Amino acid sequence: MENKVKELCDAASSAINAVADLKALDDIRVKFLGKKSEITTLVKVMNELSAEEKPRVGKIINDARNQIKNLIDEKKAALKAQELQNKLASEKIDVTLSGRKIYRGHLHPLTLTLNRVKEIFISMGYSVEEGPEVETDYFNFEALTLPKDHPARDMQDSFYITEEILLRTQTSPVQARTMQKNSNNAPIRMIAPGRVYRRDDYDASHSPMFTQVEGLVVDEGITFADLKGTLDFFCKKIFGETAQIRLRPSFFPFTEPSTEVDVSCMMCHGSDEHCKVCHGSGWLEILGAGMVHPDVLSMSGYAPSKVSGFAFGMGIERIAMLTYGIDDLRYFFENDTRFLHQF
Ligand code: 2NM
Repeated sequence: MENKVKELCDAASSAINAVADLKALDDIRVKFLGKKSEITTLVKVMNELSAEEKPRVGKIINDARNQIKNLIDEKKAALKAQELQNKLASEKIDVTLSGRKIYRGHLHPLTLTLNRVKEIFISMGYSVEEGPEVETDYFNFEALTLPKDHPARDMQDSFYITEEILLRTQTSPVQARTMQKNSNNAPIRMIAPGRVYRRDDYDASHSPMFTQVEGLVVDEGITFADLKGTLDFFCKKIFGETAQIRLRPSFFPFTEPSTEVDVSCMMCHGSDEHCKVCHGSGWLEILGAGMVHPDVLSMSGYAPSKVSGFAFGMGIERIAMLTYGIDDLRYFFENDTRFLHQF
């Protein structure tokens, strides 16, 4: 009997030593101390022993049971401690690591550029006028002396909604609306910024939607010299005081004479034949302008015998590309935060 108990104790002890998790340890407890365990069987056998033997054998069995139970409890505590250590190690965080940068929102590069353009004209006393992007054929074309059969309408293919309604192809309808709102040849000094729409390709330098700023000045005695001086001042403010302008003859249906305005290249000043911005020419085309055609004035209630005016138009995307050194227009419209974060 004693040998049998000792064997059981040894077997239990080595099983407990070898165990690696709490579930397996519980299986061992059931095997060595449970209702169907050998120790329980030995207790039943004890009933057959004599009255003198019972206490002695009973003590041996009890001691063995306590010994196994203690071993299990110790092992259980060790396994639980180990489990906690593993958990602490695997869930450890390094509080000294620097945090992830949170970017604050900011204005879009086109808005920043448009704001600068607006500020320059506001400083010269211009008002900022706005009008609808969904415009009538009348204000977009007819009021600017382009009747339905006029060949110049092909210059820009338009997005028509109905026969008479379209997405504006320029912001000049805002100038026509302003002239018609006024009376008695009231002087005008205005810019009209906003989105315009044309059936164009979408590539590095074209987009069916872009942002334009057009300007109009009407008063007694306005001359081409006023136009030149204004645009020279504007270019120096937006591109820097060393900027120069150059005028080339051109054609627009609502101005006569008309001119294309180039600004000197602020990247290479014409000195680099491989310049990415001006391609070695030294000049960048940035504006169209001209003296408002007398018919455009009279169409909207102004008397060309009393007043004259100049007008101009520019694309904000192009100005932003030149000032920030961006070589693809599409960046402005695709809202990739890796691009936008840089401004
Ligand atoms: C340009 C070029 C030349 C222009 C003309 C007018 C209006 F309505 F007064 F006649 N607004 N804008 C104009 C003239 C626009 O953009 C390249």
